[in-house]
Amino acid sequence: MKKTTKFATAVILIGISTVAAVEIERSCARAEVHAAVTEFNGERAFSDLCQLVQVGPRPAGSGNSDRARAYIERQLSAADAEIWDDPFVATTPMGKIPMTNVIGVIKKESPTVVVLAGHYDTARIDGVQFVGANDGGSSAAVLLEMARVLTRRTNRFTYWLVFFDGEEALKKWTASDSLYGSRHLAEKLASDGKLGQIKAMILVDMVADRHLNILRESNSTAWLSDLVFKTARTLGYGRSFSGGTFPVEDDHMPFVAQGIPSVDIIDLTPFGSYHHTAQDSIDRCDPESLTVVGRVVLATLAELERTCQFLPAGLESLAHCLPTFFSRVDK
Ligand code: 1BN
Ligand code: ZN
Repeated sequence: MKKTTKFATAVILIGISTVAAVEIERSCARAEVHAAVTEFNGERAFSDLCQLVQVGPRPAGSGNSDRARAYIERQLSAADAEIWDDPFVATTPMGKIPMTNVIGVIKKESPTVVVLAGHYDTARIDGVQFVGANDGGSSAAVLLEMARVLTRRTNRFTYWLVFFDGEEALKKWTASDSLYGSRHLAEKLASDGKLGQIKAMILVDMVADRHLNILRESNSTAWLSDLVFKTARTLGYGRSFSGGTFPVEDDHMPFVAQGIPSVDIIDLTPFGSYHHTAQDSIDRCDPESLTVVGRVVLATLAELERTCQFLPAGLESLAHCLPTFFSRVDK
Protein backbone atom coordinates (compact mmCIF):
# COMPACT_ATOMS: atom_id res chain seq x y z
CA MET A 1 0.00 0.00 0.00
CA LYS A 2 1.29 3.47 -0.86
CA LYS A 3 2.30 5.68 2.09
CA THR A 4 -0.43 8.24 1.32
CA THR A 5 -3.10 5.51 1.05
CA LYS A 6 -2.02 4.08 4.42
CA PHE A 7 -2.21 7.53 5.96
CA ALA A 8 -5.66 8.20 4.50
CA THR A 9 -6.93 4.81 5.76
CA ALA A 10 -5.62 5.57 9.27
CA VAL A 11 -7.31 8.98 9.27
CA ILE A 12 -10.63 7.43 8.16
CA LEU A 13 -10.43 4.69 10.84
CA ILE A 14 -9.62 7.23 13.58
CA GLY A 15 -12.53 9.37 12.35
CA ILE A 16 -14.95 6.44 12.41
CA SER A 17 -13.93 5.34 15.91
CA THR A 18 -14.15 8.93 17.24
CA VAL A 19 -17.68 9.29 15.84
CA ALA A 20 -18.62 5.90 17.33
CA ALA A 21 -17.16 6.87 20.75
CA VAL A 22 -19.07 10.18 20.75
CA GLU A 23 -22.28 8.34 19.77
CA ILE A 24 -21.80 5.76 22.57
CA GLU A 25 -21.13 8.55 25.09
CA ARG A 26 -24.28 10.35 23.91
CA SER A 27 -26.51 7.30 24.29
CA CYS A 28 -25.01 6.56 27.74
CA ALA A 29 -25.74 10.15 28.81
CA ARG A 30 -29.29 9.77 27.43
CA ALA A 31 -29.79 6.46 29.28
CA GLU A 32 -28.53 8.01 32.54
CA VAL A 33 -30.88 10.98 32.27
CA HIS A 34 -33.80 8.68 31.31
CA ALA A 35 -33.21 6.56 34.42
CA ALA A 36 -33.33 9.69 36.60
CA VAL A 37 -36.63 10.94 35.23
CA THR A 38 -38.77 7.82 34.79
CA GLU A 39 -40.18 8.21 38.30
CA PHE A 40 -42.51 10.89 36.88
CA ASN A 41 -45.73 9.03 36.17
CA GLY A 42 -47.98 10.74 33.61
CA GLU A 43 -50.89 8.38 34.38
CA ARG A 44 -50.85 9.44 38.04
CA ALA A 45 -50.75 13.11 36.98
CA PHE A 46 -53.63 12.40 34.57
CA SER A 47 -55.68 11.01 37.46
CA ASP A 48 -55.13 14.34 39.34
CA LEU A 49 -56.22 16.14 36.18
CA CYS A 50 -59.46 14.08 36.08
CA GLN A 51 -60.18 14.88 39.75
CA LEU A 52 -59.67 18.62 39.20
CA VAL A 53 -61.88 18.65 36.09
CA GLN A 54 -64.61 16.78 38.01
CA VAL A 55 -64.72 19.68 40.49
CA GLY A 56 -66.07 21.79 37.59
CA PRO A 57 -65.19 25.42 36.70
CA ARG A 58 -62.69 26.82 39.26
CA PRO A 59 -62.78 30.63 38.87
CA ALA A 60 -60.96 32.58 41.59
CA GLY A 61 -63.10 33.26 44.66
CA SER A 62 -65.66 30.49 43.91
CA GLY A 63 -66.68 27.51 46.05
CA ASN A 64 -65.16 25.22 43.40
CA SER A 65 -61.87 27.07 43.77
CA ASP A 66 -61.95 26.15 47.49
CA ARG A 67 -62.73 22.53 46.59
CA ALA A 68 -59.90 22.35 44.01
CA ARG A 69 -57.48 23.87 46.54
CA ALA A 70 -58.58 21.34 49.18
CA TYR A 71 -57.83 18.51 46.69
CA ILE A 72 -54.40 19.99 45.90
CA GLU A 73 -53.56 20.35 49.59
CA ARG A 74 -54.68 16.77 50.38
CA GLN A 75 -52.36 15.48 47.65
CA LEU A 76 -49.45 17.66 48.80
CA SER A 77 -49.96 16.50 52.35
CA ALA A 78 -50.09 12.83 51.26
CA ALA A 79 -46.78 13.41 49.45
CA ASP A 80 -45.27 14.83 52.69
CA ALA A 81 -44.77 18.34 51.34
CA GLU A 82 -45.11 21.26 53.73
CA ILE A 83 -48.05 23.52 52.77
CA TRP A 84 -48.06 27.30 52.85
CA ASP A 85 -51.26 29.17 51.97
CA ASP A 86 -50.82 32.64 50.54
CA PRO A 87 -54.25 34.32 50.79
CA PHE A 88 -54.85 37.85 49.51
CA VAL A 89 -57.68 40.03 48.27
CA ALA A 90 -57.41 41.05 44.62
CA THR A 91 -58.84 44.27 43.27
CA THR A 92 -60.51 43.28 39.99
CA PRO A 93 -62.97 44.83 37.48
CA MET A 94 -65.61 42.74 39.31
CA GLY A 95 -64.72 44.16 42.73
CA LYS A 96 -62.59 42.74 45.52
CA ILE A 97 -62.15 38.95 45.24
CA PRO A 98 -60.42 36.69 47.79
CA MET A 99 -57.75 34.52 46.17
CA THR A 100 -55.23 32.00 47.53
CA ASN A 101 -51.93 30.78 46.11
CA VAL A 102 -50.82 27.40 47.47
CA ILE A 103 -47.14 26.60 47.94
CA GLY A 104 -45.95 23.04 48.51
CA VAL A 105 -42.51 23.27 50.08
CA ILE A 106 -39.91 20.52 49.78
CA LYS A 107 -37.02 21.59 51.97
CA LYS A 108 -33.74 19.86 51.44
CA GLU A 109 -30.03 20.53 51.92
CA SER A 110 -29.84 24.07 50.59
CA PRO A 111 -31.92 27.20 51.33
CA THR A 112 -31.59 28.07 47.62
CA VAL A 113 -35.03 27.78 46.07
CA VAL A 114 -36.15 26.66 42.63
CA VAL A 115 -39.80 27.49 41.96
CA LEU A 116 -41.94 25.12 39.88
CA ALA A 117 -45.22 26.83 39.10
CA GLY A 118 -48.57 26.65 37.37
CA HIS A 119 -52.13 27.86 37.91
CA TYR A 120 -55.23 26.06 39.17
CA ASP A 121 -57.94 28.65 38.46
CA THR A 122 -60.06 28.63 35.31
CA ALA A 123 -61.28 31.52 33.19
CA ARG A 124 -64.90 32.71 33.75
CA ILE A 125 -66.54 32.43 30.37
CA ASP A 126 -70.14 33.54 29.98
CA GLY A 127 -72.51 30.72 29.13
CA VAL A 128 -69.75 28.07 29.18
CA GLN A 129 -69.05 25.39 31.81
CA PHE A 130 -65.35 25.98 31.34
CA VAL A 131 -63.38 23.28 33.21
CA GLY A 132 -59.92 24.14 31.84
CA ALA A 133 -58.53 20.61 31.55
CA ASN A 134 -55.51 21.78 29.59
CA ASP A 135 -55.59 25.46 30.63
CA GLY A 136 -55.02 25.31 34.36
CA GLY A 137 -55.72 21.64 35.14
CA SER A 138 -52.59 20.35 33.41
CA SER A 139 -50.36 22.80 35.36
CA ALA A 140 -51.68 21.62 38.71
CA ALA A 141 -51.53 17.95 37.70
CA VAL A 142 -47.83 18.15 36.71
CA LEU A 143 -46.99 19.95 39.97
CA LEU A 144 -48.76 17.33 42.12
CA GLU A 145 -46.88 14.45 40.51
CA MET A 146 -43.68 16.48 40.82
CA ALA A 147 -44.36 16.75 44.58
CA ARG A 148 -44.57 12.95 44.84
CA VAL A 149 -41.28 12.51 42.98
CA LEU A 150 -39.31 15.28 44.70
CA THR A 151 -40.35 14.39 48.27
CA ARG A 152 -39.07 10.86 47.76
CA ARG A 153 -35.52 11.70 46.84
CA THR A 154 -32.59 13.77 48.03
CA ASN A 155 -32.48 17.17 46.36
CA ARG A 156 -29.79 19.80 46.48
CA PHE A 157 -32.20 22.73 46.24
CA THR A 158 -35.34 23.52 48.18
CA TYR A 159 -38.31 23.32 45.82
CA TRP A 160 -41.46 25.42 45.98
CA LEU A 161 -44.39 24.00 44.03
CA VAL A 162 -46.49 27.11 43.47
CA PHE A 163 -50.16 26.74 42.45
CA PHE A 164 -51.18 30.25 41.45
CA ASP A 165 -54.75 31.45 41.79
CA GLY A 166 -56.18 34.19 39.56
CA GLU A 167 -53.99 33.70 36.51
CA GLU A 168 -56.98 34.38 34.28
CA ALA A 169 -58.56 37.77 33.59
CA LEU A 170 -61.92 38.46 35.25
CA LYS A 171 -63.15 40.47 32.23
CA LYS A 172 -60.55 41.17 29.53
CA TRP A 173 -56.83 40.31 29.70
CA THR A 174 -54.85 43.48 30.55
CA ALA A 175 -51.80 44.18 32.71
CA SER A 176 -54.08 44.91 35.69
CA ASP A 177 -56.72 42.23 34.93
CA SER A 178 -54.62 39.03 34.85
CA LEU A 179 -51.84 37.22 36.73
CA TYR A 180 -53.26 38.21 40.16
CA GLY A 181 -51.59 35.38 42.07
CA SER A 182 -48.14 35.65 40.51
CA ARG A 183 -48.10 39.45 40.75
CA HIS A 184 -49.06 39.21 44.41
CA LEU A 185 -46.40 36.58 45.27
CA ALA A 186 -43.57 38.30 43.37
CA GLU A 187 -44.36 41.61 45.13
CA LYS A 188 -44.60 39.92 48.52
CA LEU A 189 -41.27 38.09 48.08
CA ALA A 190 -39.65 41.35 46.97
CA SER A 191 -40.97 43.29 49.97
CA ASP A 192 -39.95 40.46 52.36
CA GLY A 193 -36.41 40.51 50.86
CA LYS A 194 -36.78 36.83 49.83
CA LEU A 195 -36.26 37.09 46.06
CA GLY A 196 -32.50 36.64 46.46
CA GLN A 197 -32.88 33.00 47.52
CA ILE A 198 -34.73 32.05 44.30
CA LYS A 199 -32.40 30.66 41.68
CA ALA A 200 -34.93 29.99 38.94
CA MET A 201 -38.59 29.56 38.09
CA ILE A 202 -40.03 26.94 35.74
CA LEU A 203 -43.67 27.51 34.80
CA VAL A 204 -45.83 24.88 33.10
CA ASP A 205 -49.10 25.87 31.45
CA MET A 206 -51.30 24.09 28.90
CA VAL A 207 -49.12 21.00 28.69
CA ALA A 208 -51.60 18.12 28.35
CA ASP A 209 -52.77 18.40 24.73
CA ARG A 210 -52.56 15.05 22.96
CA HIS A 211 -50.55 16.67 20.15
CA LEU A 212 -47.98 18.31 22.41
CA ASN A 213 -46.13 21.15 20.70
CA ILE A 214 -44.16 23.31 23.15
CA LEU A 215 -42.90 26.59 21.77
CA ARG A 216 -39.96 28.73 22.79
CA GLU A 217 -41.63 31.49 24.81
CA SER A 218 -39.71 34.67 24.07
CA ASN A 219 -40.26 36.55 27.37
CA SER A 220 -38.47 33.69 29.13
CA THR A 221 -34.82 33.89 30.19
CA ALA A 222 -32.76 32.73 27.22
CA TRP A 223 -30.25 30.46 29.02
CA LEU A 224 -33.00 28.67 30.96
CA SER A 225 -35.13 28.24 27.85
CA ASP A 226 -32.09 26.88 25.99
CA LEU A 227 -31.49 24.42 28.82
CA VAL A 228 -35.10 23.16 28.71
CA PHE A 229 -35.06 22.68 24.92
CA LYS A 230 -31.62 21.06 24.93
CA THR A 231 -32.78 18.70 27.68
CA ALA A 232 -35.91 17.80 25.71
CA ARG A 233 -33.73 16.89 22.72
CA THR A 234 -31.38 14.82 24.92
CA LEU A 235 -34.36 12.84 26.20
CA GLY A 236 -35.53 12.23 22.63
CA TYR A 237 -38.55 14.54 22.97
CA GLY A 238 -37.34 17.13 20.44
CA ARG A 239 -40.46 16.67 18.28
CA SER A 240 -42.73 17.83 21.11
CA PHE A 241 -40.51 20.88 21.72
CA SER A 242 -40.37 22.42 18.29
CA GLY A 243 -43.30 24.83 18.19
CA GLY A 244 -41.48 27.96 17.03
CA THR A 245 -41.00 31.16 19.04
CA PHE A 246 -43.77 33.36 20.47
CA PRO A 247 -44.22 35.82 23.37
CA VAL A 248 -46.86 34.90 25.98
CA GLU A 249 -47.90 36.89 29.03
CA ASP A 250 -48.12 34.32 31.76
CA ASP A 251 -47.34 33.79 35.45
CA HIS A 252 -43.57 33.96 34.87
CA MET A 253 -43.78 37.66 33.86
CA PRO A 254 -43.82 39.18 37.39
CA PHE A 255 -40.77 37.02 38.23
CA VAL A 256 -38.94 37.97 35.03
CA ALA A 257 -39.64 41.61 35.95
CA GLN A 258 -37.99 41.00 39.35
CA GLY A 259 -34.87 39.57 37.65
CA ILE A 260 -35.53 35.88 38.45
CA PRO A 261 -34.41 33.55 35.62
CA SER A 262 -37.73 32.10 34.45
CA VAL A 263 -39.11 29.94 31.68
CA ASP A 264 -42.69 29.30 30.55
CA ILE A 265 -43.20 25.80 29.13
CA ILE A 266 -46.42 26.28 27.18
CA ASP A 267 -48.17 24.74 24.18
CA LEU A 268 -49.92 27.44 22.19
CA THR A 269 -51.54 25.19 19.58
CA PRO A 270 -54.93 25.24 21.41
CA PHE A 271 -55.11 29.04 20.97
CA GLY A 272 -56.07 28.48 17.35
CA SER A 273 -58.79 25.97 18.22
CA TYR A 274 -60.33 25.13 21.64
CA HIS A 275 -58.63 27.62 24.00
CA HIS A 276 -61.18 29.08 26.49
CA THR A 277 -64.04 27.04 25.02
CA ALA A 278 -66.09 24.12 26.37
CA GLN A 279 -63.88 21.85 24.26
CA ASP A 280 -60.95 22.29 26.69
CA SER A 281 -62.00 18.97 28.24
CA ILE A 282 -60.27 15.82 29.40
CA ASP A 283 -60.67 14.05 26.03
CA ARG A 284 -58.26 16.55 24.41
CA CYS A 285 -55.60 15.54 26.95
CA ASP A 286 -53.13 12.67 26.99
CA PRO A 287 -51.17 11.24 29.96
CA GLU A 288 -48.18 10.85 27.61
CA SER A 289 -47.94 14.65 27.18
CA LEU A 290 -47.82 15.04 30.97
CA THR A 291 -45.09 12.38 31.06
CA VAL A 292 -43.02 14.20 28.44
CA VAL A 293 -43.26 17.58 30.19
CA GLY A 294 -42.73 16.13 33.68
CA ARG A 295 -39.62 14.29 32.56
CA VAL A 296 -38.17 17.28 30.74
CA VAL A 297 -38.69 19.40 33.87
CA LEU A 298 -37.08 16.75 36.11
CA ALA A 299 -34.07 16.41 33.81
CA THR A 300 -33.74 20.21 33.67
CA LEU A 301 -33.70 20.30 37.48
CA ALA A 302 -30.99 17.62 37.53
CA GLU A 303 -28.93 19.70 35.14
CA LEU A 304 -29.49 22.86 37.24
CA GLU A 305 -28.48 20.99 40.40
CA ARG A 306 -25.39 19.58 38.70
CA THR A 307 -24.12 22.79 37.14
CA CYS A 308 -25.20 25.44 39.65
CA GLN A 309 -23.92 23.79 42.80
CA PHE A 310 -20.79 25.92 43.11
CA LEU A 311 -22.17 29.13 41.65
CA PRO A 312 -23.51 31.91 43.88
CA ALA A 313 -27.05 33.19 43.21
CA GLY A 314 -27.11 35.54 40.26
CA LEU A 315 -24.18 33.88 38.49
CA GLU A 316 -25.86 30.63 37.43
CA SER A 317 -26.21 31.84 33.86
CA LEU A 318 -22.42 31.46 33.65
CA ALA A 319 -22.86 27.69 33.82
CA HIS A 320 -25.34 27.75 30.96
CA CYS A 321 -25.04 30.83 28.81
CA LEU A 322 -21.39 30.23 27.88
CA PRO A 323 -21.90 26.65 26.59
CA THR A 324 -25.21 27.56 24.95
CA PHE A 325 -23.60 30.63 23.38
CA PHE A 326 -21.02 28.38 21.72
CA SER A 327 -23.56 25.74 20.68
CA ARG A 328 -26.16 28.26 19.47
CA VAL A 329 -25.75 27.02 15.87
CA ASP A 330 -27.30 23.61 16.66
CA LYS A 331 -30.53 25.05 18.11
C1 1BN B 1 -52.41 31.12 29.36
C2 1BN B 1 -53.47 30.40 29.71
N1 1BN B 1 -52.80 32.37 29.31
C3 1BN B 1 -54.09 32.42 29.61
N2 1BN B 1 -54.51 31.21 29.86
C4 1BN B 1 -51.94 33.46 28.99
C5 1BN B 1 -52.30 34.12 27.69
C6 1BN B 1 -52.99 35.30 27.68
C7 1BN B 1 -51.91 33.54 26.52
C8 1BN B 1 -53.30 35.92 26.47
C9 1BN B 1 -52.21 34.15 25.31
C10 1BN B 1 -52.90 35.34 25.29
ZN1 ZN C 1 -56.36 30.63 30.17
